[in-house]
Amino acid sequence: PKAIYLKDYQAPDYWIDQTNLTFDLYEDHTMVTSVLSIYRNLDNKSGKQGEDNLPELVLVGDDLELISVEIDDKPFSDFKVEGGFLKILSLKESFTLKTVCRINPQENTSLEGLYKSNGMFCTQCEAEGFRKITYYLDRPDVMSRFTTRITADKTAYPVLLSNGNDIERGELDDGRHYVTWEDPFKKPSYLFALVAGDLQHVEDHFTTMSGREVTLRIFTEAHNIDQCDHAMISLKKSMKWDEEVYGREYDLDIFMIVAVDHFNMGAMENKGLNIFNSACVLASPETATDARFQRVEAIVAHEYFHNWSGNRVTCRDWFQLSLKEGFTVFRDSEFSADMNSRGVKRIEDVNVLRTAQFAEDAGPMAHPIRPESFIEISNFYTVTIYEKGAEVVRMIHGILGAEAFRKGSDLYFERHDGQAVTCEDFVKAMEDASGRDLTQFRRWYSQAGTPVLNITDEYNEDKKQYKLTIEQSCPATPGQKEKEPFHIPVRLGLLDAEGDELVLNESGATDQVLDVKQEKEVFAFDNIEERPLPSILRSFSAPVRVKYDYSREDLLFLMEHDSDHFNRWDAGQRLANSVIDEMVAAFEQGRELSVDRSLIEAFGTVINDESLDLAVKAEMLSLPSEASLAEQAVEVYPQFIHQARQQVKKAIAEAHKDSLEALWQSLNVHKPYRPEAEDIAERTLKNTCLSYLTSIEDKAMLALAEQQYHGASNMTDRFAALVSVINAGNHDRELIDEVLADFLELYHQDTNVMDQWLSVQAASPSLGTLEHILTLMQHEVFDETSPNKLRSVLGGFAGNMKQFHRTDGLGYEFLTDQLLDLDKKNPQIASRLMTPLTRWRKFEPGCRERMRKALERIKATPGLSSDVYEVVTKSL
Ligand code: B3K
Ligand code: ZN
Repeated sequence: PKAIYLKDYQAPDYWIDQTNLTFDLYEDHTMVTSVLSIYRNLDNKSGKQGEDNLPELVLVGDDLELISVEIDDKPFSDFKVEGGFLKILSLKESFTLKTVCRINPQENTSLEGLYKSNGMFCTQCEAEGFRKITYYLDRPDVMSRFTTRITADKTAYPVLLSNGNDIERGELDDGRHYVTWEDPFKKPSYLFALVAGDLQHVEDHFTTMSGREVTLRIFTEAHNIDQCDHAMISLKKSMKWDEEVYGREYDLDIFMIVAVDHFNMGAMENKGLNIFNSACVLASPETATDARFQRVEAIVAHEYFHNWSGNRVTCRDWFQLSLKEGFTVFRDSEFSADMNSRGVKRIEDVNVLRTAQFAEDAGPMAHPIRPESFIEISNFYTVTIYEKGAEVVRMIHGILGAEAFRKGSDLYFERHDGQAVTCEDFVKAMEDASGRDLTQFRRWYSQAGTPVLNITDEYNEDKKQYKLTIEQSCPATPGQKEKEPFHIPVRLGLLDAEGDELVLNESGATDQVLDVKQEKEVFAFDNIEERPLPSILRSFSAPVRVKYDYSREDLLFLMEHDSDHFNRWDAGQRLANSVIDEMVAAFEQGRELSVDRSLIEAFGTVINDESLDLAVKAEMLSLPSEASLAEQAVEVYPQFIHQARQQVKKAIAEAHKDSLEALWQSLNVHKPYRPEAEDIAERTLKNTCLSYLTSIEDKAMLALAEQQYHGASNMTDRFAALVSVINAGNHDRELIDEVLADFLELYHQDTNVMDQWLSVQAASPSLGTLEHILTLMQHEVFDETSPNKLRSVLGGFAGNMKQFHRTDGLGYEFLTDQLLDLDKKNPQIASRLMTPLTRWRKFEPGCRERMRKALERIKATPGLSSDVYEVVTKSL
């Protein structure tokens, strides 16, 4: 496998004006007939003129059996098929190319291209899956109008779907039928979709801002039809929000979503026909937790928003992926903030960024949000492209202000409608509309790594002046040793000894954004009567690490007084982090260390603070996850991190048992389930209390969990109780088995609920032993062809600090065996499951060496996919 480079980008030699496809679907094969109107890209003329010098047409295809080729309706044989390319010479400036290919969707285990899931046909073409369907210019800058005719057996596949509007349908011989779809909008091949199956649908309507009526349909297998309501409500909210906030109107007469069980990612924004992992669309109070309800809402919105940010305006090449993904994640995140609790959403987003993205930025796969090269594009659907990309757009929003940002997005959509463009075009539109200079800001697109702000301060009593010195640096990342300084917006507040906000400037503001641009900058504040405490990077105004020497007293003070909810929460996280870190260091030296009382008391204050918003309270009571503790550690000691965190949790629970129990009681009321922010906050807080209480080895507390489990009227409460019983550990193994069996009995028919049943076991420090993982993989609810099942069991296990990192290295060996086996069937999933191993350099020497060995074994395996090859070679 070879790398390709952004600097080598060249426009294609030919364009495709019209793409007419016919799919004849059969049980043992599919025939794909493609008729393409091709014409030469005259901008690409290399100087030589005349018909003789026409460039070769090179179409790409993967695993296709080419049956016939015609040009302008005549059989044609002057072509070569070489290494996945169909090459045609001696052409004209424009012509019609017809190819017929035979493919085998029923044997396609990669879940890219056309494949089968539970007996239905479906597609996934982004990024480069269309080449598994037919020979094509499978690159996003080639935009074409598509019509799609599908023929299939009418009984087995009564529903035949593709992009656009259906323009014709009818009966054929032998019990077959056909439907023809026409998509009036030009699109790249990665947005093509086809679905055929025995599906039911729910239907609704939306009237757009200009008064057009759009039909909305969500398709599922019959047994899931009662789980579509929430997605439909979410879709309508998204359509409305995009009109109100961005002025974007939907453009076809119909919008369809299809739920499929076998899907590599969350969902896909195919024009007018979004295809979803069923776990990201189905939800009912009985089967889905609050987290799932919110994920469904967010992903439905995300895919819908792509209709403008991605489809109408698309990417020129895959190096520009963040153009659509970063922007669309920013859009869906703001949507979720508007629909639910803005504060909670920000904390959730930052948690993901800090644990997963910071870790990626610090590891061997680090890349800028606009990468310069890649071997396999599938490896670049990353938290960096998506979440850091969204943070970069968020910073532009912050620097320009909401109004100018909206002018910028209007200009971007207007200027580039129907085009395939670059990140540069986006930034340029923002600059042109606002008059702001984003020259230095552009470095966020080209430089990888997480910038670090080293901040010191001094107070001059005589001058009544407070000075803040900010030094920025950015660690080296692969291929980028030296970095230029970034433009970093740092939102700041200053607190006086009473915890009140100080006025920072003439305009009377208590909150100011410092535009940090140099390597070292000093900001001075006058008329400051006493030494203040800084609240730095409020609402996480930039994706950076802040190093400021807060004492534990400072953090306690911020936890209590900061008016910025995010920083108030963050102070608690910092405090917990420093306490746990100190314990880990002690364990490592063979010492025991008891939990710092100040942390225990601070959490007590939060538990008992009746003025706190419930959602904020729940967030503030959540200890940093093991993964985030690992990310922040200099060297990772997985066993000690697990042990220290457990000890802290238990100490807090024991100290505040009565208050926690009272709080749990007060919230344990039955009311009809609503997935609304206030109700979610109540349930989250209640279940946080339960989780603390069951960390005490006390039968009475386990009884509360058992009571909640059996009495629950929704999945959120039932599942939380199940998790609490399991995480209480082995002191009541009988109860664990009983509850797991009951849960299995109740929900074994719902594959998405079974994913959770599997993952909670795989991720459990006490249950998720290697032996148990093997049992789960033999269980009848497991399915080795389902990415969701693999993620639940193998992903759950790889996140299990205690069991995965066992000291004999068998956890790593097991994952290695699994992913090598999987690589032959589904390289994308195999490559993703390797992520935990790629972090090997950060671990303590024993783990490090064992993880390295596992990677060496992968690397030495012949016949690796380009996906796994790229990750393993870059990691070692
Ligand atoms: N664009 C798709 C992701 C496609 C994954 C390709 N391997 C989902 C999304 O971001 O909306
Ligand atoms: Zn997306």
